[in-house]
Amino acid sequence: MPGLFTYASVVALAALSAYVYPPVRHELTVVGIGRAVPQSTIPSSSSSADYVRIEDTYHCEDLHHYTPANLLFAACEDRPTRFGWFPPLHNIEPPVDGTQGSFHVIDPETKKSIRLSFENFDKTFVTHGIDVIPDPKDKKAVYVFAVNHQPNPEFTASLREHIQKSNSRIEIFRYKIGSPTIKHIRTVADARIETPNDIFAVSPEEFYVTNDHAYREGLMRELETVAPVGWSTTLHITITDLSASSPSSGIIISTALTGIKSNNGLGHVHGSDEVTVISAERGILYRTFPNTNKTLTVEETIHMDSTLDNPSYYTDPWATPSSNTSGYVLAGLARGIDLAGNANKPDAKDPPYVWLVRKGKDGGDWEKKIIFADDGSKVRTASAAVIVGIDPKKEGGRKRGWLFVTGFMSENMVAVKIDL
Ligand SMILES: *[C@@H]1O[C@H](CO)[C@@H](O)[C@H](O)[C@H]1NC(C)=O
Ligand SMILES: *[C@@H]1O[C@H](CO)[C@@H](O)[C@H](O)[C@H]1NC(C)=O
Ligand SMILES: CC(=O)N[C@H]1CO[C@H](CO)[C@@H](O)[C@@H]1O
Repeated sequence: MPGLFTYASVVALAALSAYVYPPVRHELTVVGIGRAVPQSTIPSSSSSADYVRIEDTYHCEDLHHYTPANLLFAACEDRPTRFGWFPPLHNIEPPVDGTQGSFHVIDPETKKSIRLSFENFDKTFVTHGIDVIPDPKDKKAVYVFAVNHQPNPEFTASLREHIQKSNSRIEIFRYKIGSPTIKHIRTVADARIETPNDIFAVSPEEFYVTNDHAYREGLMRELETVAPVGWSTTLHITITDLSASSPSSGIIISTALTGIKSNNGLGHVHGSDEVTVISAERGILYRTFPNTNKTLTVEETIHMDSTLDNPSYYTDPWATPSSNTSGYVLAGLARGIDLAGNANKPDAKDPPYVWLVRKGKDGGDWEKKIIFADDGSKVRTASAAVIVGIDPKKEGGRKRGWLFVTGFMSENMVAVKIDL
C-alpha cells in the first residue's frame, strides 16, 4: 500500500530541489510527476477470451496464488468503507461498528470469486496485506495471515484528539481447501505492531510484518512522507503458543530490518528463502535474506520508475535455459503523486502499472518491462498482481499467461491474457 503524498509538500519539495539533488529527480519520476495518464493495455475490442472483470472483488488489496491447489486468495473490503476509515491512507473518520471484510478464493480457470464465511470470528475486519502458506501437517489445508486495521473502540467523533485511532493487529486463520468457511486461530497484537502493511509467513509459528510508517499521523508523519528518511521497520515474530487467547501473549518480537523508506509489500521467491521487501514510495525492490538470528540482510536492490506495492514472483513452469519468463511481478501506480488527493474520492481514477522484472540473458542486468497499464477506468490503483501461466501447447507455442490485477481502491479485480 503506497503511503501518503501530500500534494502541496511534494510540489514544494520538487520546486526546491529537483535541479539540485539528482536522487530527488528520480523520486519525481517514481511518483509520476510529468507523466501522462497511460493508455490501457487492455484492447477495447477484447472478448472474455482475453479479458475478464471479476465480479464481487470490491477493494481487494492483496492477492496470492497458492500453486499447490491452483487457487487465488484475496482479502477484500467488500464495501466502500475505506473512503472513511483506512489508516494506511490516512482516512481516519470514526468507522461504523462491525465492518467486516472477507477472504475470497478465486479459481483462475473459471475466474469466479467465492466469499468465505468466518468460523469463530465476529470482530471488525479491515483488510490489508495477507500471506498464505501450507499447513505442514495437512496437505489439504493452509494458514492465512492477515493484517486487520481495527479501530480503537474509544475513538469516536466526539473523542478524536490525543487518542491512538487504530489498534491494528494480525489475524491468523486456517482454511481447508474447498471449504466454504475459514477458521480463526488467534490474534497477534503488540505495541510494536503499529502500522502493519504486509506479512511474510515462514511457518504457522513464525512471520515477518512491515510497519510502513513510524508515525501514524501528524506533522512527523508528513515529514516522514516527504523527507529522504528510512524510519519504517520490519518485525520478526515467533509464536510460542498458537492457541493463546490473549493477543499479546505467546509471542516473541524482534526488529528484523530498519533504514528503508516506507517498507511495504513482502514477497516470496519460489524455492528460495529470499524475503522480497518493497519500498513503496521510492519504487525500490530489496532482495533480503534471513540471518540465523532472524534479522534480514539486503543483498541487492532493484530501482523501478514508479511507486510499487506487494511483490509476487512468477515461476515459469515451462522454463528452459533458452526460454525462461520467471521473474518479479510488481504492481504500482503510474501517478502516485495524485493518491493523497484521491484517497477519499469514490469516483477518482488512479492509473496502475504492472512490471515484470527478470534476470537478463547470461545473468546480466535486470530487464524491466511494463506488462499492464490502465487509465484507471477498468482497474483503479494496483496493489498486487499475479501471473498464472498458460501451457504454451494451448497457445501455439507462445509463452502467455493470465495476469490478475487488484487495486486497493478498485471496484473489481481484472484478469487479462498477456504475452510474457
Ligand atoms: C544478526 O546477525 C547478523 C549477521 O550475522 C549481524 O550482522 C547482526 O548484527 C545480528 N543482529 C543481532 C541483533 O544480533
Ligand atoms: C529460470 O530463471 C530463474 C530466475 O533467474 C531461475 O531461478 C530458474 O532456475 C530458471 N529456470 C530454468 C529451467 O532455467
Ligand atoms: C507477504 C505477502 O503477502 N506477499 C505476497 C504478495 O502477493 C504475492 C502474490 O500473490 C505473494 O506471492 C506474496 O507472498
